[in-house]
Amino acid sequence: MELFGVVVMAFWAMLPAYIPNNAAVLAGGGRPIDGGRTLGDSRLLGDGKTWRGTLVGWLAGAVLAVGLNTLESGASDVLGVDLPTFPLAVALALPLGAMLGDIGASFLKRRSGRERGAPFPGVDQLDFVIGALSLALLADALASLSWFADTFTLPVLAAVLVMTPLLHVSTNALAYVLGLKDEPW
Ligand code: CTP
Ligand code: MG
Ligand code: K
Repeated sequence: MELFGVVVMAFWAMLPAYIPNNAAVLAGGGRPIDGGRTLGDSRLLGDGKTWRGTLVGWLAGAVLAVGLNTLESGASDVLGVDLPTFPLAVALALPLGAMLGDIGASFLKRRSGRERGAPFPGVDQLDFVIGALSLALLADALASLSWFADTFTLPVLAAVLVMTPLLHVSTNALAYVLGLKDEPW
């Protein structure tokens, strides 16, 4: 597959994992997942990880995946790339994994003395990718699909790892400029 196809595949397949964080930023607020609990001197997760943000983020990603399924054949024709559809298990796993990866990173941030909102370069940009890919791989294995290996070929995986940090940095900077996010990362 040529570079254009690889990049388009990577973007399409990861869209259900990209949207949750942004939806969570818009929906966030309300009860924190950790209920205010601490571990040692720091919060378990902090006020930046809420039930509402997590559930809305998960749902937004899953709904997007189902929506993309209806557009797949048209988009494949227009772009000249054989895009994948998202089996239900994958449509649920990608956004949930993205949210769990982000929550896991907050746990690590608090353990390493970083306050809510503090940057954690590298981790901030890839936590949700690792979470999404891991849970999608697990769902794929449990449901005996061959979706993961067919979609995330090595070149596509490489494109995801290069492209996601760039997209993450620019999207968050834009959200900050628009006043939607408290920090530009
Ligand atoms: N958010 C949420 N629930 C989540 C993830 C995010 O409610 N599971 C909302 C919160 O309002 C959060 C905002 O989205 O403040 C930005 O997300 P993020 O940058 O991940 O959180 P931070 O506030 O930076 O907190 P942390 O330092 O723990 O990452
Ligand atoms: Mg943050
Ligand atoms: K984060």
